[in-house]
Amino acid sequence: MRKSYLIIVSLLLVAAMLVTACGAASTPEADQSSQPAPAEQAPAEQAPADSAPAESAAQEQPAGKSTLETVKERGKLVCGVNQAVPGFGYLTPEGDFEGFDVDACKAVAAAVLGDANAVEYRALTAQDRFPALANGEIDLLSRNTTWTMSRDTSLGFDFTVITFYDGQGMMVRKADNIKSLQDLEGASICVQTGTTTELNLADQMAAAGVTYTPVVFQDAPSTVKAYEEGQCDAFTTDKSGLVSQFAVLANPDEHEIMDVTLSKEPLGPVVRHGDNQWKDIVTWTLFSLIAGEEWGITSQNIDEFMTSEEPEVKRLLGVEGDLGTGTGISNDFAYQAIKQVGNYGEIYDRHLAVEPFNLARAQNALYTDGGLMYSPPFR
Ligand SMILES: N[C@@H](CCC(=O)N[C@@H](CS)C(=O)NCC(=O)O)C(=O)O
Repeated sequence: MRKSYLIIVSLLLVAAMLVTACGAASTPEADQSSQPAPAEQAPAEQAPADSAPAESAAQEQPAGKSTLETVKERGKLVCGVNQAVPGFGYLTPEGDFEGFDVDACKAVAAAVLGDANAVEYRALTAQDRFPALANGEIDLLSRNTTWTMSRDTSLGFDFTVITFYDGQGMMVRKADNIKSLQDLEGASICVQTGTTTELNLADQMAAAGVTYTPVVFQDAPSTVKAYEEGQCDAFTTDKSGLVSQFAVLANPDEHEIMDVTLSKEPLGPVVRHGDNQWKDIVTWTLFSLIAGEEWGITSQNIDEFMTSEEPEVKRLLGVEGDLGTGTGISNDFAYQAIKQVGNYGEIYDRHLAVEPFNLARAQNALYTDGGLMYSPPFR
């Protein structure tokens, strides 16, 4: 069952690769330096599907085994993350992965294995991430990934919870006095391949009737470097990514993020389609972090809540009921996740509400504070 599913996914990925025209600049072998891919190329939203190494399917997840069984047997969660987006997914000079998306991996490891540190990280570019998930190289993808219909359906994935509501933005040099998309007429724009960013850019510029030249790169450092070196007039990605990349600019004061939003970018962790138990586990672990914030349960005060009289708190923390064991994990999964990693607000504050990002909660506030963060009931 599992094997046939993987074969079908692999075939679909190969088929998608054949029918898309995004090959040349998008192969993993392509130069990863700041040499741009040919600019006249068609934008490649289909890039996620390309270069899937179908022959290596399921190398690390034996056929017939569920993801939960695999993770438990291995004693580690293999999590695909970013290494180049400070605040979200970043590999520190000391060799540690940290960030908002990295903490989602830790929360799942705490919930499933009782240990937030039982994670093996795989740094993935935009382009590498989907083949890695499809192939079973990773159990979970937590890397600023936008939920789109084709990724959810034809690419064979399942999105769990939207952990960060975002939108695409544009960075420009202050000195250029670019205020609207129309001001970008004739501009060259640095963009990363294998992203929603590339296609949104094409859609929005076409709608605005603006002619531009995309200059396409394989990863964030190359894209930012090219922009800083003056190869492009603008740099576009998710606004969270733009805020994050400000942290690595040599002269941040010379740049600004335009007051335009080109798209909706609902970001969140992703799993393979077809393993509902694993999807449930990841989904409800993430919801438990949001519910933790709703109830005011933090990593610091959670033990006091173990004697709470609130029925939902009892069920959430596994004091009563069998919500955890009912999904194949321990009843204290939410307790472990919140205790070891923190509730949603703690995670957000730790990584994003700090210098140099100072990202306001905005849409990512709890629904009770005017935002969109909302956990379904723990019942
Ligand atoms: N959310 C968009 C864009 C995600 C994305 O890959 N953004 C870039 C630009 S910030 C990135 O994370 N690059 C890091 C890298 O691959 O080096 C998507 O899912 O396609």
